[in-house]
Amino acid sequence: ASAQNWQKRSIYQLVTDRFATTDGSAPSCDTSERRYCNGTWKGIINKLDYIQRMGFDAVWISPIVANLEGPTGDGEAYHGYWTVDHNTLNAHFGSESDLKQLSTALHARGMYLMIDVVVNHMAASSIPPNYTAFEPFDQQSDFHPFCWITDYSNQTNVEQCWLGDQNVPLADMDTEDEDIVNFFYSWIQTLVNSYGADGVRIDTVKHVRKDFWPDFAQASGVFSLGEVLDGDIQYVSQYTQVLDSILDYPAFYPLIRAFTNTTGDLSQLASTVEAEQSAYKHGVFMTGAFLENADNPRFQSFQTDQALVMNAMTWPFVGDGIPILYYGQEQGYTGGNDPANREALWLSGYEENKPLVVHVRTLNAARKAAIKANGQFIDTTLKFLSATKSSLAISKSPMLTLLSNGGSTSTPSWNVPDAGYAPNEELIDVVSCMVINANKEGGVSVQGSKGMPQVILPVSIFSKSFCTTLK
Ligand code: ABC
Ligand code: CA
Repeated sequence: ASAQNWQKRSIYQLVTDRFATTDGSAPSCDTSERRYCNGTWKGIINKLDYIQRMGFDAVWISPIVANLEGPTGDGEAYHGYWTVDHNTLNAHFGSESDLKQLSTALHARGMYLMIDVVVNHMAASSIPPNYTAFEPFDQQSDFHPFCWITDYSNQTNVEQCWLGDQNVPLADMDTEDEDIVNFFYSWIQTLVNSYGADGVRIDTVKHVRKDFWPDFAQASGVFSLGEVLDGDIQYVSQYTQVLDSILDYPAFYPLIRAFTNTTGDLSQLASTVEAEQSAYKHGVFMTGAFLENADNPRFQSFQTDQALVMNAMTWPFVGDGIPILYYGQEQGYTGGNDPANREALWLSGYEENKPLVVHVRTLNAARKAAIKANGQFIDTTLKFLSATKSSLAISKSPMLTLLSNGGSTSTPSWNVPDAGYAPNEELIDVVSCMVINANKEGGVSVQGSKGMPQVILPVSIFSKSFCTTLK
């Protein structure tokens, strides 16, 4: 599927090993042990109702190819990022046929599959690596000479030295070598075709020279979402020229800061987004918008006030980017740094009536209603109608989002004269299902309850009765 197709989607990101087991059992899973916990592709198939009922229409699964086996000083390769064989699947997650069945099952529901791919490195358990254990690159000359990445301000060091540590050095592929480059271009084409992937999430993008990427993305034939783990807009913007899109890390950091404390600054989030809108090739459109992922502590490891959580969770769904929800956020998981943030979802019982699950379902429904009502919604540039330290009014017609960071003991209020609705138009806050009216100039003046966010749409596209069925 193309970037345009993906722009209307909403992505559920999961760690295959931690999402669901084949037989639906719920084995114990101590994240600190960093071992395989038995989640599989078949397990995902059996839980697609759970994902789809929240309103997601795309699933991003963790990497699929064969990894380093056995325990290391950094645990086992349950996350999938430690490739040793590009041409074989990771048997812990199932068979070729299982993965194809997952793809078919998603497509039968009109959902997309995004696979996570790693070309930057292969994983070893010693320095120098035992190169003969790698497939198909089994020569030292297939890799950059060993050196650790030590200087993130030196791009050659970032691209040609190694990630990882003494326990699991990540041998850095010689992506300047023509044979290796050609292998990866044909590899990605075959992988996408074999498993019917609709998009690729590309790992460690900033660690490979930029001009490797356009032909790689082209060879994949599908939407490419790159991981450039960096908070700097100018730095990240370069990669918006070589891939369809990037994960929105530059907005992630101010987003966390804005809602982690009642003293956070929402206007910094707004100014970051405005800077991105002018710096990136497609503005913020198509970027992957997220609050959590497998590499960062969960939001609730910092802050558990549910009003702040609800506000922060709202952000990825109401902006210009593609919303991404990291599995477990909807169940209120609180894990801190890797590996604590990779909890087994089966331990939650996949409960669907919890407030955060309801919130996610509501946010997806609101976005879908806006897309349906306004053919231009997806290409309408978000505007901040007001931005202060403690509150935001965000317009993306016909949606008006009101956020604040006063927490659950606060009573926020917003006065938005230029909201752009029709005079006296009947509106609804989809979070509370309360009906309100625009004033005679089409503006909105409301008081929030208990620090909760408001996501406002015209009643004509989101009825009160529909709203209540979501709760
Ligand atoms: C393992 C253990 C961990 C242990 C770690 C040392 O080793 O599990 O407990 O702490 C995989 C696994 C991990 C595993 C690693 C290493 O492999 O998932 O569990 O950690 O063996 C991607 C994936 C990630 C994956 C890999 C490796 C890469 O998303 O899940 O990890 O295939 C760098 C890379 C980035 C990579 C990340 C893990 O490391 O660039 O692609 N993620 C700075 C640098 C970043 C750097 C980051 C973290 O630190 O600039 O390049 O990411 O080291 C902002 C700044 C940023 C700054 C951040 C921290 O602050 O603007 O520049 O990032 O303000
Ligand atoms: Ca590299």
